[in-house]
Amino acid sequence: MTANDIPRAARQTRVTTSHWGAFEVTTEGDRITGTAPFTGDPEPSDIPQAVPAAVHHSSRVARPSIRRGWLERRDRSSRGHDEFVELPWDEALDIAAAEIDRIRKTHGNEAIFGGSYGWSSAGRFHHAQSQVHRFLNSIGGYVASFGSYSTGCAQAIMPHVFGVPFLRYLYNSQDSWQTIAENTDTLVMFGGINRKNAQVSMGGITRHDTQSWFERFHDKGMRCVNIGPQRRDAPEGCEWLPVRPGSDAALMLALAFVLEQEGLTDHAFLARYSVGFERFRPYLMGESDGLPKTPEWASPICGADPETIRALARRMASTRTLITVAWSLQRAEHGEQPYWMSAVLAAMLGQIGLPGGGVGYGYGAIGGIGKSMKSLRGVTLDQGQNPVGTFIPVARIADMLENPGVPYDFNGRRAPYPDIRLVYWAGGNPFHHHQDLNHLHEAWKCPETVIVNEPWWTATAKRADIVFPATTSYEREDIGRTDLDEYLFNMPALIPPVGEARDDYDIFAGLAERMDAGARFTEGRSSEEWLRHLYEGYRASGAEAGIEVPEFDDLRARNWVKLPIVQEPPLPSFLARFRADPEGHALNTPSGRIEVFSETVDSFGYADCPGHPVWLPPTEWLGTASAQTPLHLVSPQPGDKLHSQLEAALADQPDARPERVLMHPEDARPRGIASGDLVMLRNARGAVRARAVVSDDIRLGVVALPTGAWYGDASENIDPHGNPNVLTRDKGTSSLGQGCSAHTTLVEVAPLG
Ligand SMILES: Nc1nc2c(c(=O)[nH]1)N[C@H]1C(S)=C(S)[C@@H](COP(=O)(O)OP(=O)(O)OC[C@H]3O[C@@H](n4cnc5c(=O)[nH]c(N)nc54)[C@H](O)[C@@H]3O)O[C@H]1N2
Ligand SMILES: Nc1nc2c(c(=O)[nH]1)N[C@H]1C(S)=C(S)[C@@H](COP(=O)(O)OP(=O)(O)OC[C@H]3O[C@@H](n4cnc5c(=O)[nH]c(N)nc54)[C@H](O)[C@@H]3O)O[C@H]1N2
Ligand SMILES: [Mo]
Repeated sequence: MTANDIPRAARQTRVTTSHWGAFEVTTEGDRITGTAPFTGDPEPSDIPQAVPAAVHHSSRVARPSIRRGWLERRDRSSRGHDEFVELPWDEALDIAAAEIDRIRKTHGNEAIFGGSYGWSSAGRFHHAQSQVHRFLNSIGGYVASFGSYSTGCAQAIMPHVFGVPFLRYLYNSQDSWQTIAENTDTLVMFGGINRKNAQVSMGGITRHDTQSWFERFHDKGMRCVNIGPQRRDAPEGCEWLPVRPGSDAALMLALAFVLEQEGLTDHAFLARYSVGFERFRPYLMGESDGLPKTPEWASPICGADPETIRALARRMASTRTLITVAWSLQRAEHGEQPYWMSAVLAAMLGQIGLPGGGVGYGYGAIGGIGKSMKSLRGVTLDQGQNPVGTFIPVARIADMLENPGVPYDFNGRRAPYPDIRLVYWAGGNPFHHHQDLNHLHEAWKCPETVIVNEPWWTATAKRADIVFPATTSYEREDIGRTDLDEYLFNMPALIPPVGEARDDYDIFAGLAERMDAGARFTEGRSSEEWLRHLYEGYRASGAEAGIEVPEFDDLRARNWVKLPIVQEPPLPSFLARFRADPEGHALNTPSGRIEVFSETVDSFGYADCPGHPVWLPPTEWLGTASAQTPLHLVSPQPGDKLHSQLEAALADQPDARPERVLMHPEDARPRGIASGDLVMLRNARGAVRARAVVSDDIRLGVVALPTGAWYGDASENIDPHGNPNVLTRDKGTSSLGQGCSAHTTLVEVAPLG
C-alpha cells in the first residue's frame, strides 16, 4: 500500500513541500487540520501555519464562474464591479474554448497574452505557468513575457557586463556560504542579507540556515555592513549604514573615487580582466562633467558621512571583501546603475574570482543562493514551441494593454506593443504584484476577454470574465525538487479537491480537447502518467551523474529523500575559473572580459542607460521630496508570508489588516502618529490604509510597507488592506532593462482619526 492509498477518514500526517520549504501536514478525513515543522529544518518558517485555514477558506473559488456583464453583453467596463454566474464545468469550458477560438481566428494568436507571471505553487508537474504556456502553444502560441519582477532589470543589464545570463550567475556560479565563511573579512551588503526573504525559494528550500551562517561569520570576526534604509535587512550583529533609497550608485561611485584617488585601485586586474576603465575614469574623476564623485559629492545624495565612506573604501581595499547586492536595488528607476557599478567597484578592488571576494547578487533574497550543488536535469514539463515570437518585458503589462502598436525600447530593440484581445492568467496575481494598481485597473478594461485559473477569489480573479477554480498543491500529487535543494519529495494528494476545483492540467486538457488540440496537449497521458514520465527522465539523469534516485513508487512510499548532491568542497565560481585562465575561460561578452564600458550598451544611445555606470537621480526620491509627498516608500517582501499567498487566512487574524507600515520616530511625532495608530499613505496615484509601527530601525524620511495584502476596489478612495502597489510608480527602470521600479515612490503619511 502506498501513502496515497491509505483510507482518508483516519487522522494522518505526511510531509509536503512548498516555496517556503517542507512541512508536515495533518489531515482528518477531507480536511487539513494542522501543520508542523519538518524535522530536517534547523530554522523552519512559520508561513505554513496559515495553510489549513487558507485551503478551506470561504474565499476559495467553488465552481467555474463567468461574469454576468461579459456573459450577457460582452461588457468590459464593469470588470471588477460585477457579479459572477456559476456554471457547470462542461458549459464553462465550452464558452471559454469558443471564445479563445474566436479570438485566435479573428485576430491571430498574437492577440493572446499568456505571459501569466507569478509564483503559483511548488511542484514540478502542476506548475501553473508551464501548464498555461504548454496549452497556449498547443493552440498556436501567445505573446510571452521576458524576465521577472524579481530581477528583470538585472537580467537585461548584467549579461552585458559579465557575459552570462543573470540567473546562471545567481544559481551555480557564486561563492558558497562556506567559501565566504572561510575567506571573507568584510561583507558589504547593499540592501542587506535578509533572513525573512531566505525563508522562501522557487520550488522549495528545505534547510533554512542563513542565521547559522551569520553566527559563523560573527564568531570569526567578519565585519558585516548592511547598507540601506532598514536595520533589520541584515541579521543581529551586523553594522548598519543607513542610506537613502535609490542612492546606492552614488555611494558606490564615491567608494570607487577613494580607491582611485588613494592609489588603491588594482590596475593590473583591470588591465587583464576588464575593458573600458579608461572610458569610465574621466566620469569618475569629474574630468568629463566637472563633478568629481568624491565622498563629499555623494554624502548629500546618499546620506552617509564622507569619512565613513573613505574608511569603508580603505577597509574594502585592504581586506578580502565581498560586495553583495539585494535584488531590491534594481527594482527601482535606473536600477541598472547600482548593479553595473557594483561590478565595476569589485573589479577595481581586483578581488573578483578570489574565494570570498568580488561581488554577489541575491544572497538571502531567496534561500538556496550560496549552495554548491551538483545539478541534475530537472523534472520539467516541456512547454512546446511558441510560434508567436512576440514578447514584452514582464512589467510592461499595463503599457501593453493600453498602447497597441506603439513602439517602445528594450535592450537595444525597438518594437511595437502587440494588440491584445484576450488575457489568460494562471498562477499569478497581477492585482497584487503590479505597480500603480488603480491604473492597471483601468488598463485591464482594454482586452475583450480575461480568463483566470485561481484557487481563491483574489483581486485578479475578481477582475476576470471567466474564472476556473484551480486545486492547491495539497489537492493533487506532484514531485517537489529544485536545483538549489538536496531534498526530493513526493507531494501526496493530501485531501480531495475543495469544491469543484480541478487541476490546471485538467482545465487545459478540457479546453485543448474542445479546440482540437487535446492529443497535442496531453500526449494521451493522465496526470499520474505524466508524473511517472517526467520522473523517469529525472532518474535517468541521476543515473548518468552516478546519483541513485529512488523509483517512483519507492519515493511515494518514502514521501521524501535526501540526495547526495551537495558539492563538498564547494565548486569554484565561474569567475574563479575566468581569473585562473582568462583566455581559456573567456567571458561571453564582446571583449571576453568584464565590461566596465560596454560598446554594445553605448551603441543603443539611451540617455537613461549610457555606456558605463553613472549616477542618475530618480524621478521620485528624497532628493525630489515635496510638501505633498515628503517620504520615500520602500515596499519589501513580507516576512510572514509569500507575496499574496495564503492572504485569505492571514487577513482574518485579529489586527492583521491593514498591513503595518514602519516609520521613524522623528517622522511620526510631528504627524501625531504613534505605534498602533491607523494611518493613510497617499500620493497622486492613490491612498491606502495601514497601521503604524514607529521604530528607529528605519532611516529618517523613509517608510516601509510590505507587499502581499490584497487589493480592494479602485472606486474606494482608500485601499482598506494596505497594498503598497496602489502607491507605486509604473515605469520601466530604463529603456534598457524596462524592469519594475516599485521602490521609486514618494508618499505622505497622515493619521486616520
Ligand atoms: N511594490 C512592490 N511590488 C512587487 C514587488 C516589490 O518588491 N514591491 N516584488 C515583485 C516580485 S519580485 C514578485 S515575484 C511579485 C510576486 O507576485 P505574484 O507571484 O503574482 O504573487 P503570488 O501571491 O505568489 O501569486 C501567485 C498566485 O497564484 C495562485 N496559485 C497558487 N497555486 C496555484 C495553482 O496551482 N494554480 C493556479 N492557477 N494558481 C495558483 C495563488 O493563489 C496566487 O494568487 O510581486 C512583485 N511586486
Ligand atoms: N518571506 C518572504 N520571502 C521572500 C518573498 C516573500 O514574498 N516573502 N519573495 C521572494 C521574492 S519573489 C523575491 S524577488 C525576493 C526579493 O528579494 P529582495 O529584493 O532582496 O528583497 P526585498 O524584501 O524586496 O528588499 C530587501 C530590502 O531592500 C531594501 N531597499 C529597498 N530599496 C533600497 C535601495 O534603494 N537601496 C538599498 N540599499 N536598499 C533598499 C529595503 O529596506 C528592503 O527591506 O524575496 C523572496 N523572499
Ligand atoms: Mo520575485
